Amino acid sequence: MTPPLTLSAEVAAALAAGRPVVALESTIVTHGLPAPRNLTVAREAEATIRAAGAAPATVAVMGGRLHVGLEAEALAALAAARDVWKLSRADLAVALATGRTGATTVAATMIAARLAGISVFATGGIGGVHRGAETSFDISADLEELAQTQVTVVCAGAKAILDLPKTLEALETRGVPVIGWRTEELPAFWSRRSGLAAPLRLDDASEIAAAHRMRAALGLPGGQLVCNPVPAAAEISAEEIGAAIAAALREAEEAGVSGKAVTPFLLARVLAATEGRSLETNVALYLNNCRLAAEIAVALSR
Ligand code: PSU
Ligand code: MN
Repeated sequence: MTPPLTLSAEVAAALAAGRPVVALESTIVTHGLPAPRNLTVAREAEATIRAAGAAPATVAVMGGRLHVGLEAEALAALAAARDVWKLSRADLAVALATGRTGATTVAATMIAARLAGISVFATGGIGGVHRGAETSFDISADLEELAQTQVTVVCAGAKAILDLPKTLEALETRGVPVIGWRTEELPAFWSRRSGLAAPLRLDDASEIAAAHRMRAALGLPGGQLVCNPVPAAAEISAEEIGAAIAAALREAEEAGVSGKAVTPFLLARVLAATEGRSLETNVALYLNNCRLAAEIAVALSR
């Protein structure tokens, strides 16, 4: 049995010709950003990648097929759809086998990228170790995926809704290189700084590409996590966002939110509390990550 993979015309042509391709997740479209902005941002992300010389491959499960690269109508349909499943490693096969529609998280997008032969993936923030994980055991499957699937993921760090020191420790345990892009410090999504040192630093996309190849040459499974700080003009300081995060965590606890609902719940509450300002930050860092991912994909294709 072969996986029910469908490539967009653009992605199929780029892969066949050895041209650079960047994968994009779709949970950011269905669960991470509010409609109708989600669709404009998804389109802007694709346009940003094209402008930087690579083909965008937005990943989603639709009608029981794993789409790598969505045609324009399919992207619009996904952005407008209600009650879309949020698919991680655990759900992907069931969703495909039963003909569902679902959006892919970082973990599921990495699996799809690897299947299609795509090495680079841009997202906003990865899932990680949640605060209180010592009792809730809430640790994102994204971390396990980074440990086992050979894709370089560009993000703006992990959100301060998570426990960042524990997230870094979990990545270290799993042997995932966490690379600060032109920074010594781990960026924290909305903020450029976290107060935590980035374990590695690289300043050149060709070095990130070389390290990606070297891991494969060494036979190491797993990807690389490139952490690209939000552009300074769009940043919200840790102090400013802190109050919104604290309130969101309290509300989640009171409402008894658990499992895969936790991350979307917290993101929506922080968005509401900052009156949309965090949305602009989110968009700015996401597009910034798309540009860098395309640069790395171009370097890898040389
Ligand atoms: N972090 C964000 N925005 C997001 C997500 C994470 O800043 O939209 C999404 C990504 O798809 C990520 C997923 O892979 O949430 C992690 O969910 P969980 O914590 O349930 O594994
Ligand atoms: Mn979780």
